[in-house]
Amino acid sequence: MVNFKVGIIGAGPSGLAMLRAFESEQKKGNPIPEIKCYEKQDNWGGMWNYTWRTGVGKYGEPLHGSMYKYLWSNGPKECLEFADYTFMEHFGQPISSYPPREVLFDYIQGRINKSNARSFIQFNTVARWVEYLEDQKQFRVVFDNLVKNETFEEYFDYLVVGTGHFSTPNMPYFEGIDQFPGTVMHAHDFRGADQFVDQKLLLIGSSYSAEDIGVQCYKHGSKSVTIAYRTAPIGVKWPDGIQEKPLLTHFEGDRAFFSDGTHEQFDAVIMCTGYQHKFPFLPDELRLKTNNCLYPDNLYKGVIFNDNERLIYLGMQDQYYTFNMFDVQAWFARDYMLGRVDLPIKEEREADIKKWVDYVDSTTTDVEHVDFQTDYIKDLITLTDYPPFNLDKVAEMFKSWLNDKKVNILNYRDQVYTSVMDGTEAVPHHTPWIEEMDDSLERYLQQENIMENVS
Ligand code: FAD
Ligand code: NA7
Repeated sequence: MVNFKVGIIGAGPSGLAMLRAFESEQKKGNPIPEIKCYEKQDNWGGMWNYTWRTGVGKYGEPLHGSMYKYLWSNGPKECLEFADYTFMEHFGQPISSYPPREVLFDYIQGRINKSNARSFIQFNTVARWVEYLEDQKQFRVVFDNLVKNETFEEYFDYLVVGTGHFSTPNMPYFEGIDQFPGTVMHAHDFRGADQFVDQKLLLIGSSYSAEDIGVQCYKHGSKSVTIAYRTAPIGVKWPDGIQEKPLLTHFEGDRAFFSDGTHEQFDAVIMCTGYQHKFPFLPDELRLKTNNCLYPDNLYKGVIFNDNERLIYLGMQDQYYTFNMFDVQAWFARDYMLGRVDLPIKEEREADIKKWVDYVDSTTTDVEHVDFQTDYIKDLITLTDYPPFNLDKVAEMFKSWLNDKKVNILNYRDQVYTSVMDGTEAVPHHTPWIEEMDDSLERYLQQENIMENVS
């Protein structure tokens, strides 16, 4: 064992990537530091660990999960595939390109179950406060064991923050909303379309949540869906029953008034207005302060906090790439902690960060954004021994996905793609997505008869 200690906060895909990165090193026979991971929920998987709860968890903690019933992957699985653990390896035969949540959760678990990662994780334990002790160059972290209702502290030489950033709602105010008689909620608390059957829905926001919740509610029988945009409409070809409108100015009773002069009655309002990066356990000087963007400022290589190089953030970017990007970040972070990466002085790191921030600022279209994140990963992966994969092909898939959605928002999930990791061609799901009302693992794998492979 090398003589330092690493603390990881969060056992979602990012925290698990960090554990897996160290495990792969250990498997090569190389020494690794002492590692401890703390997760406030009772299981791993982060967002993919679905909960029916809203508001607070069993122990009164603000609830992390924003996922809902009937959530199917919103991008091709071939774009998020782990390079060291393919879907083929997990399921033993080809599956479709857009699996539901439970299937992706099973896949995430499959890789980590093969390791002893669980023994590094303390569940039901929340990070409460972090302090950096300059003289001993260590973090003092205060945790609460939620089950025992006990507080304790630990000391770490490096601290990895993998707590995600799609949990704390951004909840704007609109005049008159306080008198709206129907349901008003944020997407964070949306747990499925069932409760909105036969209702007239107003969704505020025009990004992934509005698009997907809108389409889900349409599919499951809402009377109508209106999406109100602030900057730009989603702009796909909507079916009858879904429409986009410019932002509302105010409510009067159950009626919303839009800036184009029209008004309409609604039964429910869902704020699809995004999330805040929130780190209540970090003091001001260690806290990443950013909006949801592709290159948060002050993170060298998108990972190392520039004001304290022993503090590492994973997965803090807005995401086209997810699981394999977290992996590349974790592999880089591991090599950095193991002393294999020469860290430039702060000013040079700042210049590198500025280069990427300027680059992302020069992009405007979705396609440019995909290219940006692809270039970011290309840069990072060269600094690691993460298995290389054809990132240009993945970028192409993302661009086809963007186009598929424009062509038909109701059937883009029926399209199939080919893995760049092992060449496996996906097969269409046995039922068109718009007709498939059951998102369970059992139902999904029914026809493929591959239940015996799941974890
Ligand atoms: P998270 O998954 O959010 O995990 C963070 C973990 O940290 C959680 O387990 C949490 O409990 C824990 N934690 C937080 N605070 C503390 C604390 N103080 N102490 C201890 N533990 C703590 N991505 C895709 O690739 N495809 C999709 O289809 C997709 N759909 C999505 C749909 C929704 C509604 C949302 C919100 C996100 C979606 N994403 C999707 C993106 C998703 O966020 C990532 O796939 C991934 O889950 C991010 O992993 P993470 O580990 O960085 O964060
Ligand atoms: P995003 O992608 O951060 O988008 C937030 C949206 O909310 C975006 O369209 C914003 O409009 C809109 N917004 C924010 N504040 C307001 C106000 N005050 N009024 C109107 N509209 C507003 O969050 P999502 O929840 O869609 O997606 C997050 C993740 O969840 C994503 O990775 C998915 O995989 C699931 P803007 O364009 O800034 O004008």
